[in-house]
Amino acid sequence: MRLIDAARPFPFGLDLAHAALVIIDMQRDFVEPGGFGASLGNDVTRLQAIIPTVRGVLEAWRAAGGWVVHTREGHRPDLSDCPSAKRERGQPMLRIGDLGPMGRVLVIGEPGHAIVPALAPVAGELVIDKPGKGAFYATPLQQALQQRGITQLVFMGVTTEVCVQTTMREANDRGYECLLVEDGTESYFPEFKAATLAMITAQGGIVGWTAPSAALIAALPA
Ligand code: C5J
Repeated sequence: MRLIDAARPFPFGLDLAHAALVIIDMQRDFVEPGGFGASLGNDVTRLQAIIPTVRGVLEAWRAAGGWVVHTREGHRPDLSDCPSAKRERGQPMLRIGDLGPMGRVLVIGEPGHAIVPALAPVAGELVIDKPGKGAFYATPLQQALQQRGITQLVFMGVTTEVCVQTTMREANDRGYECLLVEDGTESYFPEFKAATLAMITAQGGIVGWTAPSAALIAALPA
């Protein structure tokens, strides 16, 4: 057990053997121009900026022998797992399933659905394809974590207040100890990121902990 003193709202005891690093939706569709995030009118450069930090934590976690889970939001090519309420909402430039510069938007197997090359999964890491915002909904994630005896989840990825926060809340309700890396997550809306970090740690860590990436890396075995 290694203590992360800088964690909020109080120190977090990291048990690497029973922890998984969960990287949420670092896909081209969210962080590159021409994808789903941009089609909703968002500035994707904010999200691109965290890639080096996420990579730094990922490399340190791998070097320490930690296990990694990557998630990807997306839908089957026939969109049978995409509720019409999700596809039809709003007035995006491109809807889920439409053909854009990176293939069909948010469709499994298309170029835009891929995780950015700098953070690509390696052998032995789990990749969870999810049709919703939360990574536990309609996926085998819970079963995979239980099979490995995982009790702690360390989160990074995008976007903070949507898929990251939803997954943290799902995990919290399932009994996992959750920590969000403060500079390893980002939102298209800085005020939503700040509010999410505050919400997670308020009321004695009602959803979990947050910590800076440097403090997490310092707590990993060399
Ligand atoms: C969104 C996500 N924002 N990965 N997805 O639609 O947060």
